[in-house]
Amino acid sequence: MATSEPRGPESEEGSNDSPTPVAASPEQYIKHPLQNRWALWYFKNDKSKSWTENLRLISKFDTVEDFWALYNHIQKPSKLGYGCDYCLFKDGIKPMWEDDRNKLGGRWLMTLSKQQRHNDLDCYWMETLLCLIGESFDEASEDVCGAVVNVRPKGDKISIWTGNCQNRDAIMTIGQQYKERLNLPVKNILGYQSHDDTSSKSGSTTKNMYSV
Ligand code: MGP
Repeated sequence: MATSEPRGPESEEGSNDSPTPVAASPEQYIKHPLQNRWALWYFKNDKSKSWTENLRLISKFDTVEDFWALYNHIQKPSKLGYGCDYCLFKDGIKPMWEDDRNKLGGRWLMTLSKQQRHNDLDCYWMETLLCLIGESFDEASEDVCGAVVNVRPKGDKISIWTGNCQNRDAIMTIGQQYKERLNLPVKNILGYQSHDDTSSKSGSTTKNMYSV
């Protein structure tokens, strides 16, 4: 004899095994915001154009996810041609001495040997980017304007630009923490030079205002 048990609504729908929808947690769909919005610039050395014309904005980002999407999409510095640069600057600051927020400032400069292009350049640059977007220098991070990598036949350079070369404490904090972060040997001296001195230099070197 057939039973006459009533059938539940799920049986009516014909399925009992589809998962109950669970609301996604915000962690799963909200990107992780950075403290600042950043702009990545690219400089291509075209001798027929002025220095400023050769500088191009690639893209801006203000989340961790958008940073990695951009970072993974573009060439590493070691793959760039000679004379090219990348610059990562806080949104609103142009990567040039003349910008109001750079003109009283200067840079911590790291000069690499030719061999370091293959061994160190890309990882030093990535670590520099992470120091910037992660605001790694405590309150001194406020003084950071941006960072630049120059790919040059004579040896590549990476620098961190800060806004005021008279802010000794902030500059020293940045220099010391940067050197530790890159795990540079103590004997490897980093120098800080004002943009004023760099832009008006006559010889091949600029005097250091500070060193770590
Ligand atoms: P560079 O690209 O910073 O270093 O400056 P590079 O090529 O290693 O040369 P070196 O002089 O340090 O040995 C090269 C040239 O680009 C400078 O001499 C300027 O003519 C020009 N230049 C560089 N920067 C960062 C600026 C800038 O901020 N503003 C202007 N107007 N010109 C710049």
